[in-house]
Amino acid sequence: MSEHSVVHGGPSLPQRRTLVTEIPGPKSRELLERRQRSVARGLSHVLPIFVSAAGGGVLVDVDGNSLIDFGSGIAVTSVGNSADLVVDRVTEQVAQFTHTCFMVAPYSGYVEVCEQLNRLTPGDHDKRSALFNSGAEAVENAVKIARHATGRDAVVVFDHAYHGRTNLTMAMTAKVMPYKEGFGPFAGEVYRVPMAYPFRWPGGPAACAAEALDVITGMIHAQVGEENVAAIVIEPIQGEGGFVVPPDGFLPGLAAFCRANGMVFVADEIQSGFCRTGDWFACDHEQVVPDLVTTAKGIAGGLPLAGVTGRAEMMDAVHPGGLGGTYGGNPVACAAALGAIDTMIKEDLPGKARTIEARMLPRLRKLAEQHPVIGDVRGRGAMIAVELVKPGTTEPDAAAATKVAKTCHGNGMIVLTCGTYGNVLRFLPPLVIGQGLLDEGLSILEDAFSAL
Ligand code: PLZ
Repeated sequence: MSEHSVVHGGPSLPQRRTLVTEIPGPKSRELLERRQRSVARGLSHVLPIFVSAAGGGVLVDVDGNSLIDFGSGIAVTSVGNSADLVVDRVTEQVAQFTHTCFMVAPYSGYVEVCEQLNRLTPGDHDKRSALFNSGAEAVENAVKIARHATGRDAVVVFDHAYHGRTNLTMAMTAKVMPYKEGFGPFAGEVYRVPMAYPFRWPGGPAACAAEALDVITGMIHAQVGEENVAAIVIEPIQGEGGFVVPPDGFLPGLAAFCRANGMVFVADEIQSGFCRTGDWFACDHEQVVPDLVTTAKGIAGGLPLAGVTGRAEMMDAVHPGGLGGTYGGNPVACAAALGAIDTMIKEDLPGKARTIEARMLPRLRKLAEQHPVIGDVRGRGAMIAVELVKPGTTEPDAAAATKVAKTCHGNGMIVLTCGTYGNVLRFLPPLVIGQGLLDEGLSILEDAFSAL
């Protein structure tokens, strides 16, 4: 790539991995130095490269290296970066008007996104939606709505949960480092119960669903009181906490418990939603119908947008003016969402996610047979992970996860870690990634395990 060639992002970017410098190259290193002098230390980054363009399944850096993307900006660019329909809609909207504030003078894009959310989220009951800027803000608002609708205070969350970095959502997030350390005191009336985590359940995976439900409902009864619980909030597949997939039967059991006790069942589908797991929403897998659903990330192809969608009578329990925000449902972000959702429908992205799963899981299972450091292979659709442990035990091996990730980065592939113990490698390719790149990414990963 010549110094002067202009690289345009989007799906027309050459879909190949090319390393023309070491990682990071000289231009990235120069920017890293500037970053160190200008950006607060509290912001970290996974890769030491600076991006100049991205599209399909690759990300191009300022030195001209093209990397395979197995991260999608943490499950955001499911339709690919700068997807055609997103760019078209956003370009059109940005030239019409950029902001009026929906609470001042409304516009149709906001209404259309709400109509799509009401149609696409699980359940065919009457629904309403409200739009916000970030996942954390959506979770906060779901709690506000649940409290208003029930007249109760308590919120029940899970071990390994991640719900955001604002004060209430920090309280709801399980992991202290790096998310909560030194940032307290935290919001009250948040109660934590064990997660149905098959790989780590003491009684084993087969007993996990029933035993977890027993423990959880017992704890709520003894420590909180059913009549005090406004909402149970759960990620149907946990994200930051380690891609924990609860066993079949667990989510339906939890939803039934909520229904029987007048609690609002909130599914945080911020990471798992919008085709990521091979269904439109992870709850669809077992036909679980949440009362409220929070969405963000994949909804708008990379622009900041989030939503709360739920039963009309719960959503409408809040008085006029009780919900809002200056930028929530910004017209440009709404245009992006409409373009992204159109892409998901036209290109059958749930189907694409299932194809990715079918391609990845067998190779990862084979890899696990060769490398006993892989204790568990799990996930659905294009939300797949391997958990690394000291062979033959469940003792986490975070150092191995970090080492494999670093090797992949150096070889031109973006891969992220996660998990309470930092020992999970997670794979979140854009759903539009080509088969060649997907296979090449898996080969890079296999080589990284061989080099451990
Ligand atoms: N709920 C399930 O995954 C965001 C966090 C990255 P925001 N996950 C990525 C980081 O380290 O900050 C997330 C999520 C689930 C809520 C959120 C919060 O979404 O858009 O980051 O606020």
